[in-house]
Amino acid sequence: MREYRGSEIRNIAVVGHGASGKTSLVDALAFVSGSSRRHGTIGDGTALTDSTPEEIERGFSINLGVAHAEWMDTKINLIDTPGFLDFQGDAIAGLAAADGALCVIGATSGVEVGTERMFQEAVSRGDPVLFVVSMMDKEMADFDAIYSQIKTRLTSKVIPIEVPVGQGMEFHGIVNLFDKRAHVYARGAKSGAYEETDVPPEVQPQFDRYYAELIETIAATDDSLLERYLDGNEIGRDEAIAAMKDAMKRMELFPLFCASSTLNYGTRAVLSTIVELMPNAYEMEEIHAFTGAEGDHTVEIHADDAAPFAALVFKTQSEPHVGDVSIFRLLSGSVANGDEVYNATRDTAEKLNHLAILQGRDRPEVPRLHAGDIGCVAKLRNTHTNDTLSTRSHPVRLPQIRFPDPLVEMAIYAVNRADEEKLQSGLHRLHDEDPSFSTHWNAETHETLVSGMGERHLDVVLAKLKRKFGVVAELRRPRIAYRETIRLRAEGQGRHKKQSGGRGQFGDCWVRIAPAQRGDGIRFEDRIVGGAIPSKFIPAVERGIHEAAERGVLAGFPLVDFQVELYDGSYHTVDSNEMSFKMAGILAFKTVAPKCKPVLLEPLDEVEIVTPDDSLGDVLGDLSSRRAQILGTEPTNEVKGTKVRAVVPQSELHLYASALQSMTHGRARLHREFRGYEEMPGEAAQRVIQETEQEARAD
Ligand SMILES: Nc1nc2c(ncn2[C@@H]2O[C@H](COP(=O)(O)OP(=O)(O)O)[C@@H](O)[C@H]2O)c(=O)[nH]1
Ligand SMILES: [Mg+2]
Repeated sequence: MREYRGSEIRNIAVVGHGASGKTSLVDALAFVSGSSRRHGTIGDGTALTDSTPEEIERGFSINLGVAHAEWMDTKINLIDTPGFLDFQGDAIAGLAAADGALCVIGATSGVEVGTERMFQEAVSRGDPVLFVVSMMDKEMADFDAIYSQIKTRLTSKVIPIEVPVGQGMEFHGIVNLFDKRAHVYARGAKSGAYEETDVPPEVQPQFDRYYAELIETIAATDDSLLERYLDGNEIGRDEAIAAMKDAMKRMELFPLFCASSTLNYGTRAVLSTIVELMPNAYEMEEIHAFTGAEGDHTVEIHADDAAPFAALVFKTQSEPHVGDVSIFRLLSGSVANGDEVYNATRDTAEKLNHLAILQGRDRPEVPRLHAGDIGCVAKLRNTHTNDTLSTRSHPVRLPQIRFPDPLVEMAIYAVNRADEEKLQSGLHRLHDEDPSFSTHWNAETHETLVSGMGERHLDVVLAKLKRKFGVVAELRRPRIAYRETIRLRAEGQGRHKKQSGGRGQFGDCWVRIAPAQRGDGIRFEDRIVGGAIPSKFIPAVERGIHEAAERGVLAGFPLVDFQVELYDGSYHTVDSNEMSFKMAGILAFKTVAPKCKPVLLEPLDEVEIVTPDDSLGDVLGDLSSRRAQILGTEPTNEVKGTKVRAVVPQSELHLYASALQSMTHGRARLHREFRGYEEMPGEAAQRVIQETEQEARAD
């Protein structure tokens, strides 16, 4: 392949709902351009960008994948992204690496949750978006219906550039409104070859209607065009395309195309459109990056071959036998095979051996890449997703991709205990590969937790652990970090005495235990007068009380938020030592705390939910069944819905994100944050106490 400069490069993220036809379209585009030799399919596991075993087995994309198509002297980098919200981390990374989005909508499935989510994401990044109605060959395909759905559900600024000739089984051609010509495909041939004809009479009425709409819409985006149009002048093709491109950049217009990837109809036109209407890599806006590993000064980064090299790693994929493959976008400068570069994020030098571009799983090597392009290298020493590669002489850190907060959390256990270490290192590698997945150790419940975007996301983590790291692991419902506290004050004695034979042990103390404020922990006061306990033994008493409190009195959870007064005691000149007084502290706590009306505390989260109004009743009803305390509701523009704030016990929130998505058909947003501890109501507390007793007996 020849070298391409930024002006000859388009970086396009292909986004949309799951199963809308993105991966098939990327494959068809690469094939029809001649850049990929084979027309792959999802069915037989040969699609270019669905190449991992997890993807082939499940039949949908999990990782972003990169392919390219050389077309009209241009290199189009196509970033195929996963559609399911569980894997939206990669879709967001794909958008971050691209300059424009191709939003795919299935001709029979229409606008779906993932379509809305990804369209909003692209628009919020300021990326031009081009819609493609895919699968036009499918029975019941309805172009006009999809057009009006986009209008009502996504944007009123959508405008068709193409009209299909026939639909479903009858789909055999496409009229282009700019060219006023039809491409008519030979039935049965899947090469993408077509015959160019005049507008067929059966689509003439539709053509006239859409053509008028198109020209009027384009004219309206530019005053001088509008004036000429109103004066009755014809607007030429090139003019119209230039105005359209500008309007797309301002997000004032979103063109609509149609295609069938299976039949390879319409794919050439999509390629040409990407070249003509999408911004080239030099057109990207300048980026502000931080200087150096530590520096907080910013420098402007331009897509300029002459500027110092800077690239953002937007994806790391670990592959068996190969190791980690880092996929990056060059934002400025150029880079050659074998160059020594510098990872300013981690302060490590890296060498770019076997510099390559991507065609799905294939990674053909290239001698050099220019600003704006996308490339990859394997086996970097210490480089992860979101790191910046630059140079020692001009070290910079580029703005990082903001991955969504994880929504579901589970505990993870290695089925074979001997695999514990492999499990931990595997989990960390998977996080480096996919920052929307994370893992941490909960010291209070003694569990390793994993969190991700959904249950499907965590299932894939299990599959990857097994395949890549040879660890069979299982997910469990995480333990809740309950605590205990007390409601009353009481006092009593702890006396430890062992004085038979040899050197004895003696410690004796009197304590008062009383409730404290929530969040106070344990407050210890020394009220000993007259040396009833020598001061050197007093810290030992305190340690004993802490140790005993850690084990609780009701159900073995740490007892917190109380104060202890140590007010009396006695000692023995020979037999007393620290150990004896620690024991006395433990005994004192065990005697007194049960008399203080111990209760269970449970952790609560504050949740913020944005839900469409038609699901509000269900959401509130469900919250009340989860013992939620509603803090407030207010209307919001986001998804034309209501924002609900509530405080909900963590024990009631297990997999809540999934439940919420199914209640709202995937249209809600959720944010949750730890709020604090509160006393648990009697009945619920009794259940927890019984459960822990049963568990203890089972162990
Ligand atoms: N009939 C027909 N089926 C298609 C077409 N494109 C994709 N499909 C099928 O639709 C399903 C989802 O396609 P896929 O490319 O995986 O969608 P993605 O999840 O958006 O990447 C697969 O079974 C494809 O074979 C098309 O143009 N025509
Ligand atoms: Mg896919």
